[in-house]
Amino acid sequence: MQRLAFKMYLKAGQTATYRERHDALWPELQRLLKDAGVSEYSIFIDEETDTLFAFQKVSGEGGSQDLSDHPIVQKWWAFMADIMETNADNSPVSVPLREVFYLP
Ligand code: RM4
Repeated sequence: MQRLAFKMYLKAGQTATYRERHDALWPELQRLLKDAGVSEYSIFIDEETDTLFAFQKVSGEGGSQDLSDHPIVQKWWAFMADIMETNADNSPVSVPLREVFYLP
């Protein structure tokens, strides 16, 4: 089991919308993430900088950001693109973070 963390960037003033959309996360996307081995997926917001901090446990080959070929993920990323900093393909800009401490 791997622990992955990464940051993403929200456009200013979009915290409430971001939260609302994740409160209603599509069941098919939830299922896809679970089936890919992603669990304990949390996303925190630093409201001073609109930086999102994501953490997840991963038991498969890769984490949520490695599912870019999947049509459900592409559809979700297109849906989220209006409120996030994105790459040209609508994927959110995701910067991997290195773990420097862990207390099991
Ligand atoms: C985030 C972002 C991530 C996705 C989660 C569910 O806003 O789009 O890529 O894994 O939602």
